[in-house]
Amino acid sequence: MSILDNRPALAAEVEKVAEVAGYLWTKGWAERNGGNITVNVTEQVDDTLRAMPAIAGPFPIGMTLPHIKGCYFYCKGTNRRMRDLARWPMDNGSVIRILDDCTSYEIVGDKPVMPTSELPSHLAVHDDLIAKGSNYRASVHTHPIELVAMSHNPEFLKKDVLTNILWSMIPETKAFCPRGLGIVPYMLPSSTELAEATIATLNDDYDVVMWEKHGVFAVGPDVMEAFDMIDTLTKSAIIYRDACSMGFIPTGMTPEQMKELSDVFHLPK
Ligand code: 2HA
Ligand code: ZN
Repeated sequence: MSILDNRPALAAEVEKVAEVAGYLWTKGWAERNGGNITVNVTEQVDDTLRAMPAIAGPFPIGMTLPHIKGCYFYCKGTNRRMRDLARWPMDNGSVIRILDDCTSYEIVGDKPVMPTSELPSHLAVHDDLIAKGSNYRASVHTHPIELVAMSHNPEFLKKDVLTNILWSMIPETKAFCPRGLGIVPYMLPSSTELAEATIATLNDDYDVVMWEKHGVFAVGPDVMEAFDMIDTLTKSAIIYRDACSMGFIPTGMTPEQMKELSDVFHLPK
């Protein structure tokens, strides 16, 4: 028995997570237990699941998050591998319910798999998304090789330098990642400081942020769209790298070409 049985909408969200987890592994972005995915599945939860008792918990979140009171999340399990989650999402992740005290959660199913070590930062981001009325329901953290490599160049970490390079490699990147890539300076993984800096940078109007020398954190309407933005940015990073490996720095599209693109596609920046 699975809580996904006879709940096709919930099952579809979890299947999308499994599909994306497979892509992360195949692309080489998810070594060992690297990366995390959380999805707010509250809209896919029915009254019978709401009435079901927890199978584990309550556990403290470590912070008070009033806007996600009573919400449900599918979360990758701590120390679990993306490549395993791709095949067995309910053995390597679980659905949790945020309790009315807004400071703790319990596990609803299928198994008592403890959520990701980055749970407080992921939930804090979801809390902020709900607070500002966003329709975004998914967050993805992963370690894309070429983007992380670029974050080792201090010149690229100045505001929007990397964004403009990546946008100018191919028109699709600005069209499909129109807010660009925010930069969060190196901070200890799983730390509260990293969570706070991530939220501040997302609120500075980015959908994807780079954690210097670590990885990226993306939010989107669903897990597939969050993945697509990281994939699009990485495509540009690969074009940049390939041009450099051919012996030249790529010129990039001109400012006039970028402006024309923004005007025609009504892009926000
Ligand atoms: O959970 O990638 O940053 C694994 C990570 C933490
Ligand atoms: Zn990481």
